[in-house]
Amino acid sequence: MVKLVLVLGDQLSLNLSALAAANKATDVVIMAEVMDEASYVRHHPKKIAFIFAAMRKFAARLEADGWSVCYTKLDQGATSIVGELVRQAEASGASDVLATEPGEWRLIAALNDAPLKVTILPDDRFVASHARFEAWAAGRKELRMEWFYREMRRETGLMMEGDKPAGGKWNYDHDNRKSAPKGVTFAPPLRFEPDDVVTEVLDLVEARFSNSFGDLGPFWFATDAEQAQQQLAHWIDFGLPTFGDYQDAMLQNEDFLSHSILSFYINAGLLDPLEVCRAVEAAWKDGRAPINAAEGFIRQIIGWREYMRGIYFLEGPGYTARNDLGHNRDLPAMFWGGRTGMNCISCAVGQTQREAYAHHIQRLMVTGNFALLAGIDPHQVHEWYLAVYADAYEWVEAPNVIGMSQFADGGIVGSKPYISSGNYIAKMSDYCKGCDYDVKQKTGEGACPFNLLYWHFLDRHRDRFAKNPRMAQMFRVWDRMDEGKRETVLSEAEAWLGRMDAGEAV
Ligand code: FAD
Ligand code: DLZ
Ligand code: SF4
Repeated sequence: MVKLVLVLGDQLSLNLSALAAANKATDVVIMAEVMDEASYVRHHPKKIAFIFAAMRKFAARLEADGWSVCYTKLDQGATSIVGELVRQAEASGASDVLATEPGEWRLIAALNDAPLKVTILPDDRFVASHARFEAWAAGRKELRMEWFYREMRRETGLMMEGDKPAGGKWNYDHDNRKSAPKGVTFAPPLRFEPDDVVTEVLDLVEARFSNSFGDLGPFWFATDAEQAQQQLAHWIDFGLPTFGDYQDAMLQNEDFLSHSILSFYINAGLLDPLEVCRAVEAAWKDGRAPINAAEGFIRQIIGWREYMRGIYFLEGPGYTARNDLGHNRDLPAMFWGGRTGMNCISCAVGQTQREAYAHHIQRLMVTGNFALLAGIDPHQVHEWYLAVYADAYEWVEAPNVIGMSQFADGGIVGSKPYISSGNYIAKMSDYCKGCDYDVKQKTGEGACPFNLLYWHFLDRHRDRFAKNPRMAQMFRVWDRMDEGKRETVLSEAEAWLGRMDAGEAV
């Protein structure tokens, strides 16, 4: 009996569980560009172009390997994945579907409700299965990434010497917090010239999605496994050696610094996360990268990435609706490129608009920090991140945004909110030099909004956080402040937020 084998746009891996379970001689692979997936949030045009181009090339690769593939292009008018499966089932007489578990609850529910016999297999392109993560989480009061990470190090053997971490320390995070000194140079990621497949997709995306936020061109992403491998090798040579040092740095004329720009490729399935980690470990063993760089990178993949996925599936479909701090302000126009005098926001959003990319600290400590301090509705924040980044799928985006960045899950991912005044941004970046505001100014005309909003946040969430041992010191500083000054800070913060809400270019 012929089976249909579903391969989604972020499942472009030859070792996919659905492919492994299928019969190449008789079964038919179904891949489809569908409007529902392309529009459930208003994805950045570069993200759509990347996924469609990579899907088309992967389909060709499967065919070259001997698979029968039914590929539907967007112009053929397909609306949904399930609709397409039903149509293909009717055409071929098949009634059974093999699928690898999608990375979003929304799509899992759709497959489970489909009028077909769908077998959903585990997505085993991760180190920890759902059962493994659940076993780790069971009975713990706090789900801290660091403890999970150590178990993943032991299980993978990455950077281990017997049962001990290489170099004697599990975590070199302390050595990963340098700002970028003057004169340091960075090698940008490899840029790939659009070939015929990519050019055809770019024309389609230009015609259908050009009203969405984000620049389609210049388009330079890798779109197949070979190109993604080239970017990995290039980054190991030129980026990894300084990755650890400048992981948290931000510069207004450097979009990428030492970051790997591999998340698009890993999340879509073009690169295997463990193979990437093994290549990094090998570079460290050969003396081509220092320990803080290699450990720092491997921690991001087998620590944070695996942990975030574990949280998403542990917490269930309601996670993206969490709003534990009761924030309800609308996302301001500056997130969509509207004019703002805040240079840090303008740089992070501008780069996002150009590249569908911002690195971790820009996402966490600039846009995320601002949204949290300003009390923006976390669901709107979540939808923004899901739309604008080319690496964003709900399983990884939601725990980063709802959990780590907005504390909307009430502290499952973080033990305290990631908030800071303008000082942190001034220390880690050169943004403040080109800003309309003055980071040193705490109140009055031109005071940095982060400085006002930081105290405003603490004041309005005193009941929630004053007893948190990691925040008590900040409340003491606030309480020791002259009462008149506190009132000024709060009323200036209110007035500034009022102007933002009224649509002024603050
Ligand atoms: P590098 O800095 O080179 O890091 C190496 C790799 O580690 C990344 O490629 C990625 O695979 C992994 N990684 C690092 N941090 C994380 C993390 N916190 N969670 C999961 N993986 C991580 N990452 C996504 O892949 N998709 C998202 O939608 C996403 N949304 C985010 C939203 C917010 C608010 C924050 C704070 C972080 C988010 N991240 C997300 C994590 C991180 O910002 C990106 O993985 C990283 O910026 C990708 O760029 P890179 O490949 O150059 O990463
Ligand atoms: C993100 C995305 C987009 C834009 N388009 C498609 C598509 O047309 N067809 C497809 O199979 N997948 C697409 N994807 C990826 C899916 O949205 C992704 O598989 C789910 O969100 C689960 O992670
Ligand atoms: Fe951002 Fe404040 Fe610095 Fe301006 S002064 S760039 S708003 S931190």
